[in-house]
Amino acid sequence: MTIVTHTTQPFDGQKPGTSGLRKKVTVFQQPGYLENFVQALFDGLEGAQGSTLVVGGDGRFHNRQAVQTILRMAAAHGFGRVLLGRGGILSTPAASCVIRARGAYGGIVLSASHNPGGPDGDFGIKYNVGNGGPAPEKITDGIHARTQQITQYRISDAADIDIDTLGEQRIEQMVVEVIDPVADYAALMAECFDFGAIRQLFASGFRMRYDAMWAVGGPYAKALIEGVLGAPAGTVVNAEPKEDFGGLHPDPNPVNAEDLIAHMAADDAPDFGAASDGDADRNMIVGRNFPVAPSDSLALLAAHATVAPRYAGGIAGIARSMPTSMAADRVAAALGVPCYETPTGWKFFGNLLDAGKVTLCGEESYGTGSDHVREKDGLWAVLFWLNVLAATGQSVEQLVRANWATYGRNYYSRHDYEGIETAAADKLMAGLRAQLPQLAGQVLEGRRVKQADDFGYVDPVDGSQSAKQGVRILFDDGSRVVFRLSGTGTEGATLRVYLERYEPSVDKQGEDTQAALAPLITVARSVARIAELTGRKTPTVVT
Ligand code: G16
Repeated sequence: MTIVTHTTQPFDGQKPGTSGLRKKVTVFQQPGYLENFVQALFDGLEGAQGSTLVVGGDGRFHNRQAVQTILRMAAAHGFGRVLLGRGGILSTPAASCVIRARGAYGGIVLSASHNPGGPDGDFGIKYNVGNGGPAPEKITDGIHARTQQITQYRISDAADIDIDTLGEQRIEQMVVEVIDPVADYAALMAECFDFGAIRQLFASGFRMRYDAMWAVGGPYAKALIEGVLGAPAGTVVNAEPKEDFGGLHPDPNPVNAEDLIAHMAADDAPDFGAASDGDADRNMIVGRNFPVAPSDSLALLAAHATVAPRYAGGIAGIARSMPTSMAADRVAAALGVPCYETPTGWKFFGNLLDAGKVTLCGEESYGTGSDHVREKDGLWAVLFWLNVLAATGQSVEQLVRANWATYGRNYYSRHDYEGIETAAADKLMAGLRAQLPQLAGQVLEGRRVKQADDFGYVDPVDGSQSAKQGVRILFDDGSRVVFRLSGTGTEGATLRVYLERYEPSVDKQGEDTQAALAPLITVARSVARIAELTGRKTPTVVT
């Protein structure tokens, strides 16, 4: 075995987005593409010599090859040990858990999350720091800068190792320890929740359907829900991780998880439905014929947090991304704890969690989590719901309606316009920004604009600043329309339009969501000139 230095040329566009570098598999398959990025990452790490790195991914196409490359490069960089999930598998929250539980220096997570997989699908790589969370912007900016100047990378010429058998092997001086991808995570979940109460719930005949969407959440959900908690075999479906997610789009929302929605709408529907995404950090919660909006799920878990042993003493605060509905703010106010509003991207929650300022975090994009790890966590959210259902004896719908009655309902929807031309998307956002100074005071579809701005964030812990995080039109009555471009897509641009209206009166909380938001939808389309600039009359995905 020898460490070899290869000369290389920079690739354009190796800039991590909302959550790491995501590109088509074919882009990652170019010789040197992954190597350049990993070298640029390793070059920025100080004091990593001899330390431990966690490596794993969601098992999508190209995962196994990428793992071997990363192991050889980690050995060349002088890491002392790599903890690798068996088969190259670690869900994103499990990777975060292992980094924290084993005191690792950091970790590399291979995933393009909810994006489709397979030879023509997407691949991704993300670096997580020692707190278990996604690297903050100052680190990802540094990686990007170095990818633009890179001239060489170092790699061991060792042969591929066996990544499917538990135990230790060596590459150069580095130990590779293949670990059970589920064990550390399962132990952490047992500390968070009242497993006895959930076991009793299943023993009483409570029925559930967990759709793992042929993705990495399957083995975790099977081990915990069917194995430890005693749900009948077959409760977790589509549980075997596939490299192409069965040709489906592993994104747990009512559009891409339509099979679960259909099961939950049937006459003999189970009591509780849930799904997780490609890397198992997202979750969707569904009651009988009753999908729960992610923002409502965050508010509900916050309101009931003390039923779970980990949160029995109460929560320190809540954080939500700016476009996420303000439902959780009202719960936080009632609990007398702060609610922080951050830019989109889980990395913005890390400092707040580390500083103990917040306990729960959530996003409209089907992400919920807490201070137990530093990623959002799909299965954790499902287990939390099971704990609440077991503790209250109420149905999903009863719980959500009761929360609306107490705190008011935030009607909420996101409209996505996917795959539009980047130039058109940029023009649309520039047009919105240009209008901002004139919007305040205008009356649009009967609502007066109170404030119109481009959201900026100053991290309350380290003072770092993030500008241009989404154009907001805020109305007098608390309604909002928010526009931003997705930072996770790999083709063209995706315009996201977030719509929210607050309704305190129980009598008016039963409207259809899209109908309740219709005037705001009209405002959004006309102010942003969506049809004119993109050629799209309607969104591609509505959640
Ligand atoms: C990632 C981020 C989330 C973000 C989501 C959507 O999730 O971790 O914080 O809300 O993308 O981002 P965007 O609107 O920029 O596409 P995941 O599950 O894809 O890692």
